[in-house]
Parts: sequence; C-alpha cells; structure tokens
Amino acid sequence: MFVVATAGHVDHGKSTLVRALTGIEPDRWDEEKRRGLTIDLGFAWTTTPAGHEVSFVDVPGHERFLGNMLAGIGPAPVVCFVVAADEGWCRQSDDHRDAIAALGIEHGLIAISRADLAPDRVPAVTAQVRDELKDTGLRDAPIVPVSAVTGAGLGELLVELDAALGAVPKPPDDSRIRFWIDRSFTIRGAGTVVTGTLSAGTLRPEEHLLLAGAHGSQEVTVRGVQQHGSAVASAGPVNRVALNLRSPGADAIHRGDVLLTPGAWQLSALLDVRRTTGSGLDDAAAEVVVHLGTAAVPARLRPFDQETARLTLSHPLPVTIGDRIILRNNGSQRIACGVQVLDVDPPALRRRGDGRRRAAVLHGADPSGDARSEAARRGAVRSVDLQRLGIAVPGRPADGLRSDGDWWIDEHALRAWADRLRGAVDADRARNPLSPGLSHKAAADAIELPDVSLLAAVVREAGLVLRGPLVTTQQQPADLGPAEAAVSALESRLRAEPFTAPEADELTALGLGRRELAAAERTGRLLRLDGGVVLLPTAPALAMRELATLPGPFTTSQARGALRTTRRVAIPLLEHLDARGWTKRLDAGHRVVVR
Ligand SMILES: Nc1nc2c(ncn2[C@@H]2O[C@H](COP(=O)(O)OP(=O)(O)OP(=O)(O)O)[C@@H](O)[C@H]2O)c(=O)[nH]1
Ligand SMILES: [Mg+2]
Repeated sequence: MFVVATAGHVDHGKSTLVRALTGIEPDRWDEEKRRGLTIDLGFAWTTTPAGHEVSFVDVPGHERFLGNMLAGIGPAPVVCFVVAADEGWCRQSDDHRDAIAALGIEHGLIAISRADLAPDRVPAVTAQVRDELKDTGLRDAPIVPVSAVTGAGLGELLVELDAALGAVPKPPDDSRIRFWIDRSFTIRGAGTVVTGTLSAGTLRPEEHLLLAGAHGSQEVTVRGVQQHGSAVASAGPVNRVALNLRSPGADAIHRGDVLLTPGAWQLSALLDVRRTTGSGLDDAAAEVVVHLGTAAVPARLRPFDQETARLTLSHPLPVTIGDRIILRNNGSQRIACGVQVLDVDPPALRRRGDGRRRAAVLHGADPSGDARSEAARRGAVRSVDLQRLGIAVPGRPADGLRSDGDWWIDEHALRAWADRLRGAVDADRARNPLSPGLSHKAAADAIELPDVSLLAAVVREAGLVLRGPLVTTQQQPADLGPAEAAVSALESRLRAEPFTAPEADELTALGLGRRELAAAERTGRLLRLDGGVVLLPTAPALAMRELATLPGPFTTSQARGALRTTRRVAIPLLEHLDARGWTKRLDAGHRVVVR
C-alpha cells in the first residue's frame, strides 16, 4: 500500500491525471469544480496493474495554497511530479521542486502532461525537467509523456509507477505513531473523524493516543479505523486512514494537529537545525513558518551561521532528530530552505559565544542521532529517552559508553561523578568523623547526578560501597575522632571484664551517646544488644566458651553464674546467641548449646 502525492505548477493537469488514473474526482469542493482549480487536498485511490494499492493525495498548484500543498506532500513518501508539455517548467514547479528537495523525497515519477497539446515540445520539456530536478531525489525518476484527454501514455505511466513503488522501502509497522491530521469533520451518528497519511506504525480501534496541537494535548481513544471508506481491524503504513475518535468535537481539531503514541515523542518548541537545501540561513527572515507533517507553525529563526540555526516554535511539535522541515519566510509564498533537525532538546544559550560554539557542535552532528554524544552531553541517557529523541539505541556499549540497566553512561562523566563522590564522602567524614556515610539523596545531590538510579554505578566506579541507605567507604576508619579516647577506655575495661556492661550513667560520663556508640559498632569496635547493653564484639564467642562447659540444658541463672554477670546482660546476650543459632531455647526455662 502506498501514498503518492502530486506536485507541479497550477493548471498543469494534476487533478485531471489523478482522475484519469483512479476514476475518482479529487477536487471535493464546489468552488474547486466551478473554478477548475484545486484549493485544498484531494484524495483518490486505485489498484495498479501490478496489484499495488495506491492512494493519491492531490495538491493545489496555486501559490496561494502552498501551505495546503506542503501539508499534502509532508507525510507522503512518493511524488508524481506533473509538468505540462505546452507550458514547460513554471514558477510553482520551482516551489514544488524545492519542497521535494527539502523533504528529502527520493521516490516518484514525472508526468509530462497535456502531451496532446504540444507533442513537439515533449523532448525539450523532458530535458528541462531533468535539469531542474537534478539536485533532488527525483534526479533519475522516470519521465513519461501522457495525455489525460486521449489516454496516451497512461498505461506506461502506471508501469513506471509500479516500478517506482517497488523500490520504496517498507516502513516499519510496529513503530511509534505520529499521525499528522489533514482533515477533521463530523459524521452524524459517528462523531469526530480525522484523516491523514499513516507513514509508519499501525492503528487499531480502542487504541489510546495523545492528540497534540496548538492548544495543548489530551488523550483520545480511537473508536474505529477506516481505509477508503470501509472499516478495518487495523491499518498499517503507508496508507490514507480515517479515524473515528472518542474525543472533543471536530471543530476543536485542526490540520497540523497530530495523534501520537503517548509518551513516545518529545514535544519540543526549541529545535537546532542544519540547512539541507535552499538559500543560507543568515539570509532567511527572522520570522518564519515551519512546515512539518501537516503542521505549519510560526517560528523565530536565530541563525548561528549560514548552515545552522535555532528555531523557537510558537507551540511545541512532536519532532525527532533527523526530521526534515521546510522553512517559509513569514508572509511569503516561497520556500526559503529546507533544514534537518539535529537536536530537539538543545542547551540554553546564555553566554557570549554560545551561538558560535553551538554552531561548531551542529556542524559535526550526526543527523541520525548519536547515542554517544547524547550521553556525553547529559552524562547519561536512558534507552527510552534515546528512542523518544529519535536516536538509535546501541545494541551494545559503544566506545566510551557504559551500560547500566536502562542507562547509557558516558565514561568521562562516570569518572568525574566518581571523583566527586569520593570527595563528598571524604568531606563528610572530615566534617563529622562519626558520620555513617551519605544518604543516597545527599550523595546524588552532592555530585549533581541527573538521577539517583545512577548512584550504584557511580559508587562502584568510585570504589565505595552502598551499605543499606548509605554511601560509604569499604573500610570504616579505625579512628572515631573525638569519641576515640572514651571508646578505647571502655574497650580495655571490657577486655578485663567482658560481661560487665557499662551502666547508662557510665556511658554518659564517658560522653558516649547514641551516635558515638553507633559509629563504634559500625566500625566493629563495640557490640550493642537490646536494653542498652554494650559489650565487645568478641563477647558472644567468649560467652559460648563458658556456656559450653555447662552440662546439658542450662537455665538463665546458670548461664548468669557461668558468665559472672547480671540478668540485665545475660538475657539480651542469650537472645543474641539464640538469634545467631549458637544456642537454642528449649522452653521458658532452658537452653542448650548448639553443636
Ligand atoms: N488537452 C489536455 N488538457 C488537459 C490535460 N490534462 C489537464 N488538462 C486541462 O488542463 C486544465 C487544468 O487541469 P487540472 O487537472 O485542473 O490542473 P491542476 O494541475 O490540477 O491544477 P491546480 O490543481 O489548480 O494546480 C483543465 O482545463 C484540464 O482539462 C491533458 O492531458 N490534455
Ligand atoms: Mg488540481
């Protein structure tokens, strides 16, 4: 299935040709029929001799309707360029050629129409057309003289059309949806209907999509899908599709609005672009109209130089890196140039010289996007964000990239974060020798990490460890700073009497509060048991040595005797031994040593 847009100067016979090929009248409006002039897009379809289903989007040639023409050709990947034999190449032929060049259209064919009116001129016009199209993707396209009136050449035109369609790459039918709306209307009983050219992806009933336009965006549901007037279970690319929507009324939806896979597109009003065709950007007007898909959006152009510029759109569009955009000077019906989108989330320009520096970056930018430079710029980027920006996700870590879960991390950034994190942990320790470490959030904030889920990778790179909710060093420092002397004194006392735990007032006198004791425990200097009992970490093993000498099951009071301690110490100590599985409680009064 294919969609072919017409192109060519006003009155050169585009609509007549479409009608002759399809039997369908593309001029829908009475005014068009009366004036013999296409004003808005027309639609017709047929099946070619080779069995290709082809929809035609017939565009107006008149310069006043250039906007309509661009909306027709924008989402259509194949063009039928019409030049009248009797008039030859004309002014809007120029415009339409420029549009084709700007959009990077590479497939199509050329009809030398009205050949019956000037058969002698066909060779000259053919040569002229070849020359005019030599810098476009249609440079080698077949040229066929035809007459829609006598029917001459129509068969050959269809043969060439089939050949051209055979060369068109099949777009993916599983990609994210960006369905540019070209018409919206209301059908009694059905409600809101929108139409457009589906250039990639698949549309199905009951699908939820995001409707985005000049007035913001909202979720809508597809009620039904139609192709060429019949309901279908799904529609794939490339096709003319009508969607019945459960949504606001048709009068709230306009050409240029777009239906999107929710969450899959970056809606951006700020774009950095590089010129692909037409005159230099320095020469373009400051106020331009951006044509993308069926949208025509006013924008401010800030050229960095002749080749690169920043566009600020009057409202955000779903753009992706590599998109081709047509720029028209505001108020003019001529195409100024074509540009390609290189960045849909560009950095702010603040300092003097930022524009110049930006231009240098854009000159070297890859128009298909580059995961590595994207990661370098942000430090790290998620696969989903790469996809949203239109950048191919690397199959495996490219040079200079580290993958961590869904993240692609720039190695320079990773090292820099790791250095800073080590510094932050050291600084914290210097400020407070008893600090257990930094919380995840404090650590991420200290190094300005874009997302806390990157922390584990940075901690690993830094040779630090995540201990529960904290980032800390692998080895805890032996010295407890101001608490060192008191802990040392307590240690030597406990070495002499391992089960004589200090009383609360003794700890207070030593200046050992909760924080100090916690730090001493973390560093393996002391062991804290329930009830505020503080012993050496060796106490449980020492206790086991004593308890093992007791014959058979023992009572708490026997244990107390063996350890020469009080109930206050014995009970939490025995519970600690139970928990370690070194002793086992038999009943309320007895325990055994587990051997
Ligand atoms: N003799 C002859 N006349 C033709 C032929 N094709 C188109 N015409 C006439 O040329 C005039 C313009 O044809 P259209 O098909 O309306 O031209 P168009 O390119 O669609 O014009 P716009 O949509 O306004 O740009 C009409 O009067 C047609 O009858 C042809 O092959 N032979
Ligand atoms: Mg027409």
